[in-house]
Amino acid sequence: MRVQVAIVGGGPAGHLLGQQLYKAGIDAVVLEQRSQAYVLGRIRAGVLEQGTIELLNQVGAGARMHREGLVHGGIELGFNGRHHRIDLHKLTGGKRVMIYGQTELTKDLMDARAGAGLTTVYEAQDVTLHDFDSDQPSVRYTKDGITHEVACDFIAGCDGYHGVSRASVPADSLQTFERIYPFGWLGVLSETPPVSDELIYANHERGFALCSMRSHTRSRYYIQCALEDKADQWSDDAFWDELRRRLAPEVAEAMVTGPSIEKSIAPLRSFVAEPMRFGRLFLAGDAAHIVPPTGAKGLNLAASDVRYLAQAFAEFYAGSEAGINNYSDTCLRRVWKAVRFSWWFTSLMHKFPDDTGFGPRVQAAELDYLIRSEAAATSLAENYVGLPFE
Ligand code: RFL
Ligand code: PHB
Repeated sequence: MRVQVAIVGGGPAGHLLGQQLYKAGIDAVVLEQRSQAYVLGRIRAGVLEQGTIELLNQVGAGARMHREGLVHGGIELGFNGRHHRIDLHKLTGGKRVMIYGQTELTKDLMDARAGAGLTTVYEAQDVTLHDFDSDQPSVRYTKDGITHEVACDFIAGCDGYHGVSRASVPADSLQTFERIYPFGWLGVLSETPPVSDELIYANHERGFALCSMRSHTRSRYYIQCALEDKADQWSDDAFWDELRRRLAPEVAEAMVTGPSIEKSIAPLRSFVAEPMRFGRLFLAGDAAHIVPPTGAKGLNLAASDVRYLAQAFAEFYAGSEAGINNYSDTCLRRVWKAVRFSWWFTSLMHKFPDDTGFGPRVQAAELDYLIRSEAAATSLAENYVGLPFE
């Protein structure tokens, strides 16, 4: 097979890139190592920035999101037994976010891809990348015991943190930056009405809690947990009790609980690999960077990377190499701002096991500053809704 762009990974980054390239008349194949059902079974992000919403509209995959997604103009910060609203809409001159699950977004993109008759190879095993330091790169994979080769002009590495793309780059061509946090998030999905119309991020002496949602009837809640914890050690009752302890009393009382339909633990990590381009290989999304979920930035960064990448490929086929040459620097400027924001918001809202004196007091001072200073609240708001594109 020969295509212009071989996309490794069929998560949100790979699928969003695929749709943009299709709209630009550039042919591509998506190679995904898992089955479609497996990819759609992963419960992950839930908050879309305006730029991500616009991108879905542009590629013609936004209709269901606009019908079913929930538009939010604010978030609540919980601490000291009270909740304070950050008015995102007012503080950012009219911006909002959309609550729409990553699973649904990915499904819409998969449907759009299938509807346009485009090729995705699911369960593509043993993907290997070749000759991306030349202008004739290729990708090989095995499917049903048969090895296939895809010759291409470019490889887009959209295969997440554990993927093969970043791992294929010679170690001395890559610089990595990392921060591991000493806790995880235990997440529960339940078929219960959300406790609040807006998301609640709570700082509590027992640890962080987040009240989120997927719809008016489906809630997504998280609590900070120990890194060693296992999801199946947490009964549903233990989870609900711990969540309620970390919220203001009137919110805890209003909480509707029910059986969990998904329960999992995610570790928290900040990670950036530089640069994001090696010859004809371009990394995008989690393949290049990871942020802790506190700022709801992971999926949105994946979307902004592939927005720049699709534009760069379109420029290349129109005769200019400027876009592909600038891709890494342009992405990394936005990536590092999201890394900074996610690290800051994580540091502000979580209990750090070894810091029982100075840290909590600085957090309390900063939270008090946030609700009293419009400048401080504006900084939170403009980062949360997403910084502008260059
Ligand atoms: P993905 O979604 O990981 O997709 C990569 C795809 O590549 C496939 N793949 C391969 N395919 C072929 N060959 C190989 N060798 C391959 N290796 C991997 C994988 O099967 C997969 O389908 O990366 P992408 O597209 O860059 O999208 C990024 C987002 O998924 C990610 O940033 C967010 O989900 C991060 N994240 C969260 N972000 C939030 O904003 N809020 C959250 O609540 C939130 N929860 C999460 C998360 C990420 C998690 N991970 C990665 C473990 C919870 C978890 C558990
Ligand atoms: C979610 O709904 O899964 C979610 C929302 C906001 C975050 C992280 C996760 O910051």
